[in-house]
Amino acid sequence: MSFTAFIRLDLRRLILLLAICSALIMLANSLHASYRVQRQLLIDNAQEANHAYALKLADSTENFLKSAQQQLTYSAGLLGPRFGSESALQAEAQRLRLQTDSFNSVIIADAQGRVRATSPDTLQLKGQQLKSPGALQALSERRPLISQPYVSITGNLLVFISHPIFTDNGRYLGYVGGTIYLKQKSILNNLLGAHYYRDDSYLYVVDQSRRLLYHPDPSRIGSVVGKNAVVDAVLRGENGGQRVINSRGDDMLAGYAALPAAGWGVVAQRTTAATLAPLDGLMLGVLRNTLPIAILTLLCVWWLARLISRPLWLLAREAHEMNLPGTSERIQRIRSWYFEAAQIKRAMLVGTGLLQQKIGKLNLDVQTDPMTGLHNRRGLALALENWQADQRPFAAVALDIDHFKQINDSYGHTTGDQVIKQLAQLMRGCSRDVDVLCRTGGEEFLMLLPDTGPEAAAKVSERLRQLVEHADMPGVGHITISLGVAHWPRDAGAVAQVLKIADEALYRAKQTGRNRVVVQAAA
Ligand code: GH3
Ligand code: MG
Ligand code: MG
Repeated sequence: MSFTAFIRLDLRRLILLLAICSALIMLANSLHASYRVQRQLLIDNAQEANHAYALKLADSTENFLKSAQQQLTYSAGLLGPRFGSESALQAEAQRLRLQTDSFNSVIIADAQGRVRATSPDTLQLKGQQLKSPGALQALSERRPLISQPYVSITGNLLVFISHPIFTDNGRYLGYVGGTIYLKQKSILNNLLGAHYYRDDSYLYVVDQSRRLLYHPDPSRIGSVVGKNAVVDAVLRGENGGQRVINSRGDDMLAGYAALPAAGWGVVAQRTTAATLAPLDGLMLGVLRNTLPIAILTLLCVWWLARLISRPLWLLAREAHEMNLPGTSERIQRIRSWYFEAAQIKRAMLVGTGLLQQKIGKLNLDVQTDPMTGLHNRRGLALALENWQADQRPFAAVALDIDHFKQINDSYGHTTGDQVIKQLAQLMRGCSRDVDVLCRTGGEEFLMLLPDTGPEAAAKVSERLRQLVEHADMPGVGHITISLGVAHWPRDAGAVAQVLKIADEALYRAKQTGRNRVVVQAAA
């Protein structure tokens, strides 16, 4: 069984199908568009927020480093004239560490790199020559420095911020420096660690050699970051935001900002997956808001589809049986409220009218004898059928022209035909509308008179006989006819039998001299 046979495709279903398909496509399209817009918005927002956050922290850190350097500059100025006083050096080291909390430890060393004072005292370094990278760099370069991170002899990962000490006349005396521990509690750690953690977003800081100075995972501090486009960008001194696959293969939305003073970079980032997690909820919200209108629209479409298809559907149903009676009236009643349906209705009304007319005419032709316009045998059979159904009694009169062969022989066949037509005319003249007049053969006829008894039928027959006898047949003169009368149901139960009996009566009329009426005697 094919699909179309299983579900009948009609106009209403097609309109509905069309509407539902287009509605679904529109819905899917708007959902998809909205999904893309929301997604891009979330990504842009996350990048923007991360960028702003990285900028803010880069700025704070830079300010902190500058203020730390400022303090050392001030201390170096103070220490120049008092470099000989052990106690002054010790007091200044103590003040630097304790007053501002900027440094984890403070060291003052002479021009040979020997430690003159430390804070805290517990470092036990006094008199030792420092060989740490920060100390060596400070000695050799004799300018304000922020060192690369390194592990100190006390085992701390740190950066060393230092400032040279000169006499008034510019002789190099040594340097004052402060350490900031990267893995332990320090002001830098506090600054960066005060990150307002929203779910899984986090922050890290790298130095010029890609070493992590700060990371929420302390075990990673000091390790070197592998291939990472954001780290490359921030170490080139750029600020911005971008989507990146980090060195561990995670898809991240990063914002970054450079710290020009130290050559460091700050990166704030969040996984793309976490950023896009609210998207499903957002889309569900869009769907929830769209659905009621979509359902309402579909209901409207369903109703409209019904309204549009109904006239055509009704017309189509009538088209199926245009030959049946009453079709015109039914078509007339169909409300064709729009142009196409109205035109089709009009055409169908004209069509059924013509068809009914044609069928009527054909039916009549089939039942009529063309020469006389009387019924033929088929018309006769039809009339008998109806009467029998109604149990309507009738008289049957069989009729034959006397010596017709002679008329044909004497005046020709055409004149003979004229006589037959003339006789048909006379028969009509003395019968009622309800009587059925029939030409059963060449010059043989049958008259069926409904609701007529044998005597009345005999009278009618006699009147016709006399009428014919006295009529003037053009070109022939006078003719006579013989008639036989029978009655149903008086003479026989079967109609065919009654007709045969009328024929037999006619035969007797011929036998007994012609030009007469013979009535079948009652049984
Ligand atoms: P009867 O008095 O015994 O009836 O004699 P009849 O000569 O009339 O004999 P019958 O009825 O047997 O003859 C019928 C004749 O009618 C035969 C045929 O030539 C003629 N005939 C039959 N049909 C037609 C017709 O349609 N037109 C004409 N012109 N003649 C017909
Ligand atoms: Mg005959
Ligand atoms: Mg005859």
